[in-house]
Amino acid sequence: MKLQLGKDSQIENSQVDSFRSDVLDGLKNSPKRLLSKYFYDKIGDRLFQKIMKIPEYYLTDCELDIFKNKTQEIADAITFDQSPFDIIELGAGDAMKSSYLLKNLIESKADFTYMPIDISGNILSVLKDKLNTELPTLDIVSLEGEYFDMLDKATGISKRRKVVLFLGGNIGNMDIEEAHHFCREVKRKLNLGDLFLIGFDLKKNPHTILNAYNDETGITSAFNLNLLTRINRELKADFNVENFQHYQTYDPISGSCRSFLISLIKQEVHIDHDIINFEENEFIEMEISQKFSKSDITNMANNSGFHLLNEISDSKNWFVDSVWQV
Ligand code: AVJ
Repeated sequence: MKLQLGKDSQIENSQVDSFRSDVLDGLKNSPKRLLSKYFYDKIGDRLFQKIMKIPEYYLTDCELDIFKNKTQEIADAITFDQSPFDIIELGAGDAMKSSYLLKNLIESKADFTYMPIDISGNILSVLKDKLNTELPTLDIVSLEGEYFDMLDKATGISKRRKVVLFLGGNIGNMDIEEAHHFCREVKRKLNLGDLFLIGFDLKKNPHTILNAYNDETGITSAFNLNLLTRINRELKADFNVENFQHYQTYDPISGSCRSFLISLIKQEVHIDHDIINFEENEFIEMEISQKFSKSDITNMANNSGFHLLNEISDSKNWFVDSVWQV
């Protein structure tokens, strides 16, 4: 009898394949690097939830301040022309921030569908449970996968005006060039009049930024090291996390906040049949969390074919949700 693979397991297999090739390519590169989008397995999701509660990690509080206290301003920017629309949220997570906006829109009887996109199916089911209880009349179409694949799917389904949300400072996980490319790609998938609302973490006192990513409790360190554990489990590898140390930097000139894992000894790591050699003190580039000035943001909007319509900041002026239109 032939073994029938279900559609889901085919998707799962191809996800494991690209995880494997991204990890191997990254670790055979010089300098070695891993992609921070892979931080978010079940344990990684939980660690990021913990990070958001670290007092020094101000990003979530700032953007929550915006969504809680300037909800109407955001809603007005979105519903300016009264026509029905679809909200597509990239990296929706548990929709902690956007749920304030969704509630406001439902109360004002706006005609819209909410399409959350996330790479973590696990967090999407948390989101659906939460929104089904909090906002039972909300129309939800959730999409699990990579941003662009799912954005294609979403823009294929949606026949109405589109409002794309990209919150949390997630754009900071790309280097500047990648971010420009990303915004141009989003623009290509949108039509005249559609909106793109992006959250940017602003440049500020370098101590404030570094402290947000260098917590004393070691949660950010665990968040980085967890990717090695995930590689062990999913790709038959034998990383000993004790042999690696988290190192965080912030450069106020470029605005790049970066995390690394340093190999504390010369060592050999096996990933299935592959062998990766580490020198003592050799590092793996793990994550970039780019910070922006207001003019960086205007340039990015203009370079990718958008007009900057509106900028909504938190009370400390540390974070901005920028509203762009095609
Ligand atoms: C989820 C990308 C916004 O870069 O600030 C938090 C992830 N990394 N602490 C960020 C993260 C370390 C976070 N983003």
